[in-house]
Amino acid sequence: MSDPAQQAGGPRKPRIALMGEFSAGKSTLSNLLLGARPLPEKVTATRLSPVWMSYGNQSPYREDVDGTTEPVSLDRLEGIPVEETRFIRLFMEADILDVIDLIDFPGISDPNMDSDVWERVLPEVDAVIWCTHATQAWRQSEAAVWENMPDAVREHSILLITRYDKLTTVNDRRRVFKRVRRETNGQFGGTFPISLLQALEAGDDYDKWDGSGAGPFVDHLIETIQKLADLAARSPEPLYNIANGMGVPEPVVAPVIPRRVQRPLDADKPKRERPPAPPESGTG
Ligand SMILES: Nc1nc2c(ncn2[C@@H]2O[C@H](COP(=O)(O)OP(=O)(O)OP(=O)(O)O)[C@@H](O)[C@H]2O)c(=O)[nH]1
Ligand SMILES: [Mg+2]
Repeated sequence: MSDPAQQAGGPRKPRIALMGEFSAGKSTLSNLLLGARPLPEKVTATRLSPVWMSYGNQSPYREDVDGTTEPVSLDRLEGIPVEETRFIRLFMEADILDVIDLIDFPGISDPNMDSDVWERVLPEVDAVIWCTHATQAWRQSEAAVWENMPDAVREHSILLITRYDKLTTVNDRRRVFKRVRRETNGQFGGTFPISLLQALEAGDDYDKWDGSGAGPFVDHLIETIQKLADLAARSPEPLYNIANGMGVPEPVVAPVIPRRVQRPLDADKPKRERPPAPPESGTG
């Protein structure tokens, strides 16, 4: 309905929501992924409706809760009526938006904002990157929201333990990571500690980028996007809705055989021993 690619008849792109508590780093993460700042700095400090970002150069607009749309000015986003706005649509020619849409959510337990403001946008999403603040990671309020998320969405979602630079000792870091992994066991496709500020500052410095935690996270994100793109191409319905009972259509393409099991059939040669199983991956 509100997806321009779909309107143009193209396949739908996966939609990834950035969620978490107030100030956990959602907008900083969106700057990092986009390689640019979509909103003027002063605007990011105010309460905003969910901001849905797509590839393109169209002008921004807001969609009202009744479905009507209205152009908006980036300089005046703070004047947008949050309660009556379903989301703000922004368009940028950023590489990542070539493959996914990003939806930057407001903080989940902002006392000045009804949770309905973001809950009503959940049916639009396929997956979530959840930002949890390292120094107060995985609060009850976060666990409570995540508990209600459909399994299929959770499986394709990523937990980022942000502001990891604020934990200064190795012991603290290990302790927080272990606790969060224990408390969220099996509820995310992957969990990664990250300093978003260090990642933003890294530029072309590969060691700094990797040291910030961004390297492993982005590798995992790319894998996730590949899986979601396949789902999105097959279904106009976001995963959140599919998981709520609408059903996933059967794949139309033949399953891809992992490279390590593709071996030319050779009848002359005796069968070889099975190769050893690969080591377990660090995610899950
Ligand atoms: N030290 C440190 N600061 C960070 C990190 N990530 C974000 N910040 C800072 O934390 C503040 C809040 O970050 P935002 O990205 O605006 O957080 P948000 O989740 O979008 O916040 P709301 O939209 O208000 O809920 C900003 O001043 C960021 O610069 C990090 O990894 N390390
Ligand atoms: Mg924000």
